[in-house]
Amino acid sequence: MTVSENLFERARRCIPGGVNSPVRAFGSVGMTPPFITRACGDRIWDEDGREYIDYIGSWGPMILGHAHPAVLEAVQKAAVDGLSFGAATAREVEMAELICSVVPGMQMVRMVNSGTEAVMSAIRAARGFTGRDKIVKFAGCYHGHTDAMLVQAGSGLMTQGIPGSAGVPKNCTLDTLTAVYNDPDSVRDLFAANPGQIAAVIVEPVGANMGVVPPEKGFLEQLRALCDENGTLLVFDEVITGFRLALGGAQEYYGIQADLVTFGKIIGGGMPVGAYGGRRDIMSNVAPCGPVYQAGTLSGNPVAMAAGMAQLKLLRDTPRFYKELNSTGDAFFSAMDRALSQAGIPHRTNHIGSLGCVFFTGDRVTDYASAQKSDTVRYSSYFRHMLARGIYLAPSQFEAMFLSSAHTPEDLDRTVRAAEEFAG
Ligand code: KE4
Repeated sequence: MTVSENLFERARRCIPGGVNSPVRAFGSVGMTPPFITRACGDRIWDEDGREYIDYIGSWGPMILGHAHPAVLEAVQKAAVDGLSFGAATAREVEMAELICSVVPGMQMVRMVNSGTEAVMSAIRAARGFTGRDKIVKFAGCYHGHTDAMLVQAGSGLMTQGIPGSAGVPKNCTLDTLTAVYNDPDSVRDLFAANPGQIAAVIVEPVGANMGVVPPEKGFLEQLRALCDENGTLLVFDEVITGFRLALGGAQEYYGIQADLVTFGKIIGGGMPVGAYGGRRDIMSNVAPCGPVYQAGTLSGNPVAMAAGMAQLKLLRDTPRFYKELNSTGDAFFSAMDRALSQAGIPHRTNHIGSLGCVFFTGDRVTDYASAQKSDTVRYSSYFRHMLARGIYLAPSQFEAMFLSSAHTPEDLDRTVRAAEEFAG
């Protein structure tokens, strides 16, 4: 028995599924997950001494690679002054000013502790500001596990949302309507069926939780227009795309201004941080200056702020950071596509910059339904093939690959060659 197998056996006795987040259990690829001991740069090591090139990067945060010296130093310096005060600190002001200075339209921002909390709070702020209850989301988009967002995909089309999880009372999803990603008409129909009732449309500006599904030309622009026509707020869930596609996230990358934006992952530098913010007139309704209540013991935690700020400052101050990372992504995902084409395996490679994935389907993947056509059995064997060669991919077809500035040309080439072997 390997050390990871032994740990997994122990873990399952006292943690649901042996993990603190379901995807880590490697359920859809049917194997024991390696228990990771440490990480540095683009590498991670497991308890049995195996080394991997890491394309998960903690599901997005590690855009500079693991254990970046500047981030570690900032954490160590902050920690010696105490871990948490439950009081206002200068670091929170600096973090808010930093985010507001680089994210388009960000007039006010509130720190929370996860992406889920950011989305839950943004939805409440949108409902409080508009006085409306209904929310539109998109099948295949994931916005964390707050009750209102856990609706059965496709359940809300023209009807009320049906809970997508046990334990979610049906009245928590009654007001959550589901549209089709990249299909503005499905949104238009929901507005027509619910006139004056929709508080917000929430969207991943690049879908990254059904695999990676970029917005088709004009999709985001039409969402903006539909929201404007109906007095509805547009919420960009940038937990993944924020500080990933550009310093100003998807708003900068696509030139679309949302009313509220949610963040997570990269802004914490690897520590538990989320945030939501946007228009001052909306955020000024949030307690204590307004009637929308939201709070958090560890929100704006000084050590987490130090980690997040160290990472964001490097992203802001490194010349050509995004130009280089995004062109590395373009070259890498094109090479992966060519590698898998060699043996004529039906596949589609979707990517935007450093965020991408391979679907095992011959058709274009533009929404949840087309993503679902992917051959998940073939994905599992691809995953196991790559893992055996020291390449650590997402253990599910419906996740993403995340490149970092720490991924070396040699490691990227080695990954492409491993994909060629699979193709061969
Ligand atoms: P967290 O609560 O996990 O910090 O963020 C929730 C969330 C919100 N919005 C988007 C667009 C997200 O992708 C996420 C979380 N992403 C997943 C990866 N697909 C986290 C991995 C996990 O659940 O363990």
